[in-house]
Amino acid sequence: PLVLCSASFQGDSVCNGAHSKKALLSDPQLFDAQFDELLSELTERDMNDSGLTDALKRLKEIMVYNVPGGKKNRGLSVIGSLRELLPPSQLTQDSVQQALLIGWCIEMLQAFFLMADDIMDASVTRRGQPCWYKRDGIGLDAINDSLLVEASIYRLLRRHCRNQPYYVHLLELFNETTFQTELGQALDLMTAPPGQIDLNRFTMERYKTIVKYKTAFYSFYLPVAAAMYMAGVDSEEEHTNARHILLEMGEFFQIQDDYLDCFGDPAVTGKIGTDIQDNKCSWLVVKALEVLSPEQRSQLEACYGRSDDSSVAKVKELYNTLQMPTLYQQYEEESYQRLQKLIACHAQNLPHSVFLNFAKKIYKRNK
Ligand code: GPP
Ligand code: MG
Ligand code: MG
Ligand code: MG
Repeated sequence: PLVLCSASFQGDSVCNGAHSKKALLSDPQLFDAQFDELLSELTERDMNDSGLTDALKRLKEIMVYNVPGGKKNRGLSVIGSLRELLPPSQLTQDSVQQALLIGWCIEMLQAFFLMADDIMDASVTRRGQPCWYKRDGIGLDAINDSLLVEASIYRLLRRHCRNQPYYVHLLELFNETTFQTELGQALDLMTAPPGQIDLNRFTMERYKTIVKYKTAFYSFYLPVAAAMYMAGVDSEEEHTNARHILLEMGEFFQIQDDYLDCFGDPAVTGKIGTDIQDNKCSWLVVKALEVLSPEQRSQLEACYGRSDDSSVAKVKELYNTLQMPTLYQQYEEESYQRLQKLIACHAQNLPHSVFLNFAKKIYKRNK
């Protein structure tokens, strides 16, 4: 049996109420505990056609393999933001459960994207295990598997939130965010045509558009906007303010992702980078193009977007010669300062902690 902590309690530790022998659980613990519940709901309880047994067993395997293994920053920030937006007295047990569920729906949206993205990017590992499509006997069937995860989101939302005043906002938000992410993915892919190396394509302007759409909307605006709608904060002005700050954070987050693709430790990030091989418009290549000499540009031209190890090693060597790690650290510091200012100017009547908590989780990360 799960007992909620007092509404103001947050954090990773367990708090034990003196009045109760049952352990009071933190949000991350409540969140993890809810996963099994929604899994059996999706795959056991509400489908009674016995002919579907095999398909539902498959859905369960897909969910277990692909949904819960990440950092869960996105999912947890729904309840985290809701606690900042509502006074504890207004936060009922039901709304906590709904916020956790919406958090899982965001983790499922992410799993859907990643399963498909790994096929498109020809990636090998994800979250420290083989990418789903790489598993024996899965291959391109992973496309349908990713669609099953996406469709499951709307079954859960309908079941748990259908009667809530924010339900239509939430559906529109998930739909719009999915569309935005898919547009971003389209730009990401078409800016990286296999075998067609053209460094002129890689401009900072193009880069910023790609990352805003492919990452920032779903990773940052979506979880906070969902909590805002739950709390009844639905004015266009407040959403525009929040979006402004959160898209900036999202851009920084994807720049980090690009940096870690090349300079991160796969044992820590759980994934092996493929951006150089995939001819991606990564922050590293865009930034390198701003500082390199004509001779270095020809070197880059000769080895970017190629899959042999020696070409990849040459690109990394060039990045090191150009001191990309130092440039990245400078960028990280500047970005952090800019974000603090943005929060101070644009958060307006939204609690600054909504944004500061999120920022704390992502700056100086190494995974
Ligand atoms: C991150 O790009 C963006 C996504 C995972 C969105 C994918 C969107 C789809 C509509 C499929 P990335 O390829 O840099 O991420 P990673 O480094 O985690 O593979
Ligand atoms: Mg990828
Ligand atoms: Mg990708
Ligand atoms: Mg990446």
